[in-house]
Amino acid sequence: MTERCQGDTRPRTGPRARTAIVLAAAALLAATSAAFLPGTASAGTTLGASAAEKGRYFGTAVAASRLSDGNYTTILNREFNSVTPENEMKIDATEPQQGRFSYGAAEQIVNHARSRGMSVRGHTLAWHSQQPPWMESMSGSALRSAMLNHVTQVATHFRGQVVAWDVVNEAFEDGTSGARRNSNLQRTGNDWIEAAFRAARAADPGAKLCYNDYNTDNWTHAKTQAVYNMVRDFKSRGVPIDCVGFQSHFNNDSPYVSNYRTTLSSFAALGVDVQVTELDIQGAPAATYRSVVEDCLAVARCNGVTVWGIRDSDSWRASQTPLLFNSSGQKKAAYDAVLAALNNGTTPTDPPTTPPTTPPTTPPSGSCTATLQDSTRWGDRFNSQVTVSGASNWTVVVAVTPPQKVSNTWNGSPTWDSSGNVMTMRSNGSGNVFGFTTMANGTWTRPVVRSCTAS
Ligand code: G2I
Repeated sequence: MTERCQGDTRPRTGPRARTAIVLAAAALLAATSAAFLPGTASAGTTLGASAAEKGRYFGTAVAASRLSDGNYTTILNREFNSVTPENEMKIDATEPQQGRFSYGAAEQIVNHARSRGMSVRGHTLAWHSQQPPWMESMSGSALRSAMLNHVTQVATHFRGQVVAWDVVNEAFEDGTSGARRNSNLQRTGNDWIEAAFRAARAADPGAKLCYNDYNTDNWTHAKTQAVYNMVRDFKSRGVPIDCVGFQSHFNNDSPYVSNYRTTLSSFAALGVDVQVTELDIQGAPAATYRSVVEDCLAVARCNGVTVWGIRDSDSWRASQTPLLFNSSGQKKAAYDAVLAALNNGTTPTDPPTTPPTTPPTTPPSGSCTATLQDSTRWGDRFNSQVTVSGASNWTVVVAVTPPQKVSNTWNGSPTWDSSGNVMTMRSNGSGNVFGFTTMANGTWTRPVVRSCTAS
């Protein structure tokens, strides 16, 4: 079955020509469909592509100061489809003087990412650390107002560009107390965290709002349980929280533990997404990296993994060589383990896995042909793959149906129209098959290929 693409103003073809197109499209579909079953021949060759085929992202922390390093950006652009500004969205960077906001370095990262189809995690709106001096010296209701204004201003500024915000970072004590960390923000009143989440929701209703912390990986630890109880309480009272970030800075004093998967799934069972937000592991043991990725893939609501830097030399603790690339930018054994885990990983089966029932569309248009096929479907999103024939330099226009939103792409360079619903994908040297993830937002209509043009 073929469909005429919207916006196709060429003269209609006669019945014989239409039949030829139908047959050609059917042959193409038959020839290609077996190649695109998730986890088989379509297994990705980069972290981002492989994660995207599992409906996840694979991200990294990025420092704006390194974007001029060609070795760094080559790896970034090739491997990752999500970025987190390492320091550039923190309070001291974005509001260095009270009421005077500074977004230059953050925007540099956001623009670099979004122009290449990578999504952005925002880090972080409210934190006891890296406060500018004016905020460090504040207290009481003045500090509360200043914190809420900061959340509102920054989340508003980046509205629509950040898929998930670490609204509040590291608000709990280490050790066995399970208490809140004693900070100037905590001393404004125990409700400061929920107030921050409410302000963030009002400022950017489309962003996922996360609580983010470290040493919350071991399910039996008091800190993990304390955060769990807070999230459960927030969910029961309607405080707008969507996700929990697990920093997962593993080292010899705070190692990966086998109940990590239990931690992720237990939080997910509260009705929030979970994300591995700052992964690094002392010595980068391949088996541990593999376990972390397998644990995320085993939990349907684990959206993705972010490593805290690209090369060992980019790490905040470089001497522990905790990352996936060595200081020369070469792949380490841990890289291979992560890629293998992403490619072999199971696809979540809950909730529905039923593919959409309508047939794929094969609109002939322009000077090439783009065939869209359904791929994996999850409870909240689905993947599509588009195969282009007839051109190696191509431009394909795809439309999704509002309120759907494209959250991830791979093997192409996308731009969007002002509505955010029409994506123009251009070839980027990665071949003739590109893919994307669509957040359904309750609408499961198949995306439509509008045109394919050779350039
Ligand atoms: O400490 C590791 C991470 C723990 N979770 C929250 C993250 O935000 C945190 O990231 C690190 C950055 O990787 C470091 O790059 O946060 C540190 C500060 O808390 C960052 O270090 C700072 C240095 O302390 C500053 O002296 C420096 O000016 O980096 C700044 C920019 O290079």
